[in-house]
Amino acid sequence: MKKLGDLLVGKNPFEEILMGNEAIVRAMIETGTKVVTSYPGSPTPEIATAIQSIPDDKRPFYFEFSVNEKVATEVAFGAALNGNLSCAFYKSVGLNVALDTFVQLGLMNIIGGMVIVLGDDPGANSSQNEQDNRNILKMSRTVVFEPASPQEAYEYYKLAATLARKEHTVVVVRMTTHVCHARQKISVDAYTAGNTYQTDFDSKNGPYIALTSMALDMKRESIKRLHRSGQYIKDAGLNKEITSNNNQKKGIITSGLPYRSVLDVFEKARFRPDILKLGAVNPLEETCILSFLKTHDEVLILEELDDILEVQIKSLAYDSGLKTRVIGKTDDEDYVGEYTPDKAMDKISLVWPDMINDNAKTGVLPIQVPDRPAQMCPGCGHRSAFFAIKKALAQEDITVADIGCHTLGYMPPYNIGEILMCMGASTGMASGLSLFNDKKKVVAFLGDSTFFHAGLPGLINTIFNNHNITLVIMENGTTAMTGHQDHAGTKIPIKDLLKGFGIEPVFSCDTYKQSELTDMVKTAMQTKGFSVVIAHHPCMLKFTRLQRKKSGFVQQHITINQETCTKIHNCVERFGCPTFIRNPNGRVDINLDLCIGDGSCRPSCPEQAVGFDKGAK
Ligand SMILES: Cc1ncc(C[n+]2csc(CCOP(=O)(O)OP(=O)(O)O)c2C)c(N)n1
Repeated sequence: MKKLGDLLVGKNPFEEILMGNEAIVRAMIETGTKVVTSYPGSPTPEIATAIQSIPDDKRPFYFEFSVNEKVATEVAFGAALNGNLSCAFYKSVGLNVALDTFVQLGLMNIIGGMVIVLGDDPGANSSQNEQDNRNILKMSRTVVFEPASPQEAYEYYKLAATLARKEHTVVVVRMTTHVCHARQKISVDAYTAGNTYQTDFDSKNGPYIALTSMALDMKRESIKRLHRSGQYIKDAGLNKEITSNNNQKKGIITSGLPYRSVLDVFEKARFRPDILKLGAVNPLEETCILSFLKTHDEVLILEELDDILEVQIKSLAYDSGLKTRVIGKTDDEDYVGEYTPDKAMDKISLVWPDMINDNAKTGVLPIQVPDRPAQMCPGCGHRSAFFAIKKALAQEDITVADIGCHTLGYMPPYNIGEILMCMGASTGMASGLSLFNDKKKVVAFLGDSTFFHAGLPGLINTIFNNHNITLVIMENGTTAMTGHQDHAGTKIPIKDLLKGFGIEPVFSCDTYKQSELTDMVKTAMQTKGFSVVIAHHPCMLKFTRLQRKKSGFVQQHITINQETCTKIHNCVERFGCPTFIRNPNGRVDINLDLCIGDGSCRPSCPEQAVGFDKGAK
């Protein structure tokens, strides 16, 4: 098979197994998308990986990781005002960060057209919540396409781009985790390169200033645009009825991943209801929904998370005086988690108990996999930092976490980080916790990518108001948790910035120098007012991957000197590297598959029984 990057830019049609996220990149290329921006976040980072697999000289568009989702949206919007088709992609909660900008997009005449690929995360597989962004997208009158497979991700992006250019608007392609990550043999079309798009900004294309009464006129126009988009959705056949010849006048309206689950459920079922699969979930195509309602006695709305379709469809049925029984959510649990085949099965069996026979039920049993609690990697500088900082903290001190690999400090054995909200929130929360609080010192943690993403306003607020907190910046030189994307800190040193803000001194320590770090944090915590410690060490997962590619690389390991080991298990219990194996007889061994031989664990042993192996350099 060709390398992914070469495959994606190939001019001829091809069939290949691609991930949903990769299929999107092919669609970007075919549609002549010129500017692509992102801030990393699951489930969408593989879009960036696929983009980066294309050699620079062959990539037909500009790509950047922006400092956060709001800026990513603004850059893509600006580029589209010049006439370029642009795209921004990010995760579910990324929309919250982008929101102030995002809600204005619908008012604007986006001359080049804009597509936003949004990775929603039902099931909160990799997010701090499972918000249903269809709420926000409906509120902002945004057109939303919802693919149910990688093939559809590819096709819907192309349709979204066409509509975005036609209506000079933004169209959201709402993916969910398993559509992003599923792999499918997809067939793609040929394309010819080159675009003839206009590339000059012209304010006459506006208005672009939505103030006072202008905002209302622009809103009126956005409503008209949404109606016209509804016609496009109809003409493009995005919503499809899949009929069965033994439907018993029962039907299901669904979309996205739940549609795939419905197909699984009925694979071996006795009866199969008709299905109306919605490819566009905003605006709803009323004519096809009404005709579906009219031809069925009972219609089940099977949708993940909130009852967005249900409420609209029930109101449509009511307004049209229909007697069709429309069944939606019946239980609080219906609002929670992914509609995997087993969940869809439960719901359908509850509503129509006779429809599914026992044979069918066995077909969709969930696969049982063992739980794998999240943990920091062997050699992680954050572990070293927590091990050292724990010694500087008093029992009553309050520790505030932020989002990133270092969030895992909340777990045993460190138990550092008692509150977590969202990216960049730690400093502001810590400031609040410090008010009317003379007894408990508040220590906040913040990752280096997050520092630039959303951490700066909270930090500047703390300086401005001189709150009495200590902030520990966990600097590992990368956006680690989402897969090692570069961030602004790789060009703009955080330490210099902090000095520029007037913070003096800026404490800074390599986290592997544990006793130095403990002392430094103690000193910082004794400072009245705001103090900052930069706890730095490169991300060792990234570092070791690079090292292993070098010729002549020899993997170093840690060994336990069984003669001096007194089996007090500090290495296992206090340091907590997954490399250590505690045997039932108390003996500690090293898992050589995991150990990277960095030695950051060595200070955890007062007997110096943890050492390097003989091959160590
Ligand atoms: C608004 C928002 N955007 C993106 C994410 C996804 N995300 C989770 S952790 C993380 C990485 C943070 O990187 P950094 O602050 O450097 O911490 P590290 O993981 O490197 O320790 C990102 C981008 C998110 N949770 N919220």
